Amino acid sequence: MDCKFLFLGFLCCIALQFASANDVLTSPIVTNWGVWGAFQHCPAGTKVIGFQLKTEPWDAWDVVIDDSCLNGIKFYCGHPSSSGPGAPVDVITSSEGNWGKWGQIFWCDGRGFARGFMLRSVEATTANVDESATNNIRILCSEGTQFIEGDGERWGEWTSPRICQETQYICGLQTQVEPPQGISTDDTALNNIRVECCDMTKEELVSYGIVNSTNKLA
Ligand SMILES: [Ca+2]
Ligand SMILES: [Ca+2]
Repeated sequence: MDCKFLFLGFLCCIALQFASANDVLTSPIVTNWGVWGAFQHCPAGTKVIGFQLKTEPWDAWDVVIDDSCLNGIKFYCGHPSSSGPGAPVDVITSSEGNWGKWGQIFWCDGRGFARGFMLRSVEATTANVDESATNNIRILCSEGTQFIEGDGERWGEWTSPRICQETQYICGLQTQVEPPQGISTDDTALNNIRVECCDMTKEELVSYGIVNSTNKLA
């Protein structure tokens, strides 16, 4: 075969790879304990429209209890429509910690979908204390400018937001969770997350008023 065609094929392959790679946003690393679970992805074309947190509540009165606060996150994937988020078609979670219970489900308003997040995280201290790492999460939806705050715990500081491009939506989740450390060692459970940002189709961009029909940013 002609070398020129081989070379063109190679370039084509590279271009395709870049075209299909979605953006990934990682939370600011405040603590870095644990291992990253598997990246889970919403079914093709569906968007994250709601979220739910698994939290071990802080127990201030029992000094023996080792608290871990945020343990897991569920993202609900679906097709937002003018009549609201509708029924989710799938739920993604990645890894989760062993403690706590699932709280309320929070939904984006109207036709909204998730496009950004911020974590509330406790810095590591050198004292021998009960660390809890990430405590809570806020999700930014495409409808409205306010982050929706989850029902996690209240310790630590809100870190800077991570937001997909205006033409994208959140479509995947990966969590970093510290495995159980045993009875005599401190546990923190969930430490960090990554989200995947998928590109909207041209039709969706027009329908959400992000570009006009001549393909220009509105
Ligand atoms: Ca422990
Ligand atoms: Ca702890």
